[in-house]
Amino acid sequence: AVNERVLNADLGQYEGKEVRLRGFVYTRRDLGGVQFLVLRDRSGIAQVVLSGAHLPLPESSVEVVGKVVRQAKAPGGFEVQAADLHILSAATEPPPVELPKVEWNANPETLLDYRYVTIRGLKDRAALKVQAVLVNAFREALLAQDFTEIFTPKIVSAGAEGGANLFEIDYFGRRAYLAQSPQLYKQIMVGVFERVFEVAPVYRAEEHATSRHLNEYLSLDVELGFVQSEDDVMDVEEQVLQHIVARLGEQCSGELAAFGAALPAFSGRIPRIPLMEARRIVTERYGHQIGGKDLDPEAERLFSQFVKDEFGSDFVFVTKYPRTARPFYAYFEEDGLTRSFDLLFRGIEITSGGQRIHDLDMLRRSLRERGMSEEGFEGYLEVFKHGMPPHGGFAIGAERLTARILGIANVRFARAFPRDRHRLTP
Ligand code: AMO
Repeated sequence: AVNERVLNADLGQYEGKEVRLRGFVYTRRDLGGVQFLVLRDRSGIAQVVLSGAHLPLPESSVEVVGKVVRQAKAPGGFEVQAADLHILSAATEPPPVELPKVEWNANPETLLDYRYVTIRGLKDRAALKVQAVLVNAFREALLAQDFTEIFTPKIVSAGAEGGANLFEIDYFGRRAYLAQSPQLYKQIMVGVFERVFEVAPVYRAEEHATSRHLNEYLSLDVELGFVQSEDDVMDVEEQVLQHIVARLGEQCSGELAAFGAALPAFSGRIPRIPLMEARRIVTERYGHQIGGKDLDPEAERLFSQFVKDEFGSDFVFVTKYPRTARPFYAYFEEDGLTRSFDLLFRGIEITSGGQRIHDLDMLRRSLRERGMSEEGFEGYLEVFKHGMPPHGGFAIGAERLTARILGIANVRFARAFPRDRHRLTP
């Protein structure tokens, strides 16, 4: 009897037995009388040996039936000696690039141009798998703490994060925008469920091309009510991150190994250090002069290094940003600082968050003092007449987190089909 639907990764369990495998032709070699085929399925790759077969083009999908034998030179230490090759769907032309050859070192633009097939490569697939596991762990951690998943509109009437990088769209003759973040809606939903989260794409019309900016990215958003300060919010994020890292350790060891990536180090509680202190350290220790109110990318890198050296942590919360460096909804004190934070991870910002303003007068004052109009925010402002509790939340950029975990230099390779300034296809 043939063992049906065996995965490549499980071959060893079937030594000496007949199995049926299905997958894609990853590589092929014809040595005259004997043919070698490396078959790729969702679990990995396996070597198949045939004789007198006519091998189809790479990426054809096939089914083979054969016997599992030990073979030290084969990936995984076993191969299938197949009597039968059944072509399920023959590729009609060769792939535009040779997957096993290019995926580790080709020109990134070429890889993205042909992404519809290069994405099948083991490396790109590993990155997307890590992201899928990470997102699932994000959900698990929050569901376990009584959070409810929400689904907010991506077509909106006003920008939540400032007007600068909004994509404008024509909504039946009215002006609308693609959502920059679910910020205002996730706050409103606190009045419904108290604790909410969302996993959804958001849109930023960033004109600059950097290795950390996408025009469409996956935002992992959290918001919770009845907080005392931003510390409660950081506590939740810390627990979520620990769960994510634990799950990656359990479920993604092969993917992590493919990138030579080590799981993030925590070493106790993630340090929480005020922005002013971080700026002072970067200037005094490293002689780096920071422009602007925030940390620039070089300062983020240096400060992360400092925290790693001093505290052994790959993460650091930078806290107490000035009002001028935060959006209008950030809860502020009379000293001009907000109850907000960024989370840096291995040198780059992966999260912004904080406590929000829950008092309508304070919210109106915040808009006014920034010269912002209430237009487009009417529905949002209304909810603050209806007992909104003190609340706060955060958002993680999924591609940045994935990229930093795996050491991927450009966030575009942590997204299946990235959108950047020049790229709208595939
Ligand atoms: P912010 O605008 O800082 O905050 O975004 C949160 C996180 O999203 C990621 N991110 C991006 N990733 C890829 N490409 C981009 N263009 C991009 N822009 C941002 C980063 C960043 O830390 N509403 C707040 C969150 C909150 O307070 O809850 C917000 O959107 O990882």
